[in-house]
Amino acid sequence: MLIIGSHVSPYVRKVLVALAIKGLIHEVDPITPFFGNDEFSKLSPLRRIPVLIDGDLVLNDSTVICEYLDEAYPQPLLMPASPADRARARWMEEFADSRLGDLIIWRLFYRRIVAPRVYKLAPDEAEIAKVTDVELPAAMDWIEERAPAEGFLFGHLCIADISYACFFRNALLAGWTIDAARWPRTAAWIARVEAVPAFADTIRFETAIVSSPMAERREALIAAGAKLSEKTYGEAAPRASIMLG
Ligand SMILES: N[C@@H](CCC(=O)N[C@@H](CS)C(=O)NCC(=O)O)C(=O)O
Repeated sequence: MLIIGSHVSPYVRKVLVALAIKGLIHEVDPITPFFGNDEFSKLSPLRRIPVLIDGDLVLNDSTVICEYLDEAYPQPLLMPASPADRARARWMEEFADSRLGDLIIWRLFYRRIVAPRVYKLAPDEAEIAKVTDVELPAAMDWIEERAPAEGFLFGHLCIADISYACFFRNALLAGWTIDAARWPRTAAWIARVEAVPAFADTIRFETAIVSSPMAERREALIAAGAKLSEKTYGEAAPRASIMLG
């Protein structure tokens, strides 16, 4: 199996953690989506990561990919057992992927980390402050009401737990951390998810990426133990996002 996409993307990380928990051997082509080549555009029509290639099957979207993995390789299951809990888990995951995606990825991480490095754009601190001081805290209040007091959302670890922890890694990389005094249940729950070995193992790849210049990232990832594909769908110059316009 091949996963196209950088380990730092929360959507890619979700898939990589699922693969690791299921013990599925895979390689990664760790590209930042903006650097995808024409072949990448064919595989990923929205030019987004992750993409999973499993034989002749090409899948887009982390939720679609994780549901495929759970059905094709059910040991251990990463969705709850009952239809009602499965539906609840999908909604929790959707809230993270959409709302935390919008706040943490597009309006915080993209502005503070991606745009300055990839497009040489200065971050708009006033816009960032709206996210960190107003909108993200409102989302955190919603999450805090639903965070489990112990264990995970639906008993055993599921994709929704993993999804939340992935977004908070990107928040941390962009300088925002969960205030444990204000959102104690969420802070403790996310710490439990991060401590799961398959999740904790991803941190060294994140460190390798954020601490090396673009040209040295492959070597840094290999040195950290990542299994990378020889073929890459990346190219040297970035293109504009078709999703951000
Ligand atoms: N719903 C998608 C979202 C994937 C996504 O937005 N990935 C980001 C990277 S974190 C991306 O590829 N962005 C490039 C762009 O939108 O131009 C999923 O769950 O996979």
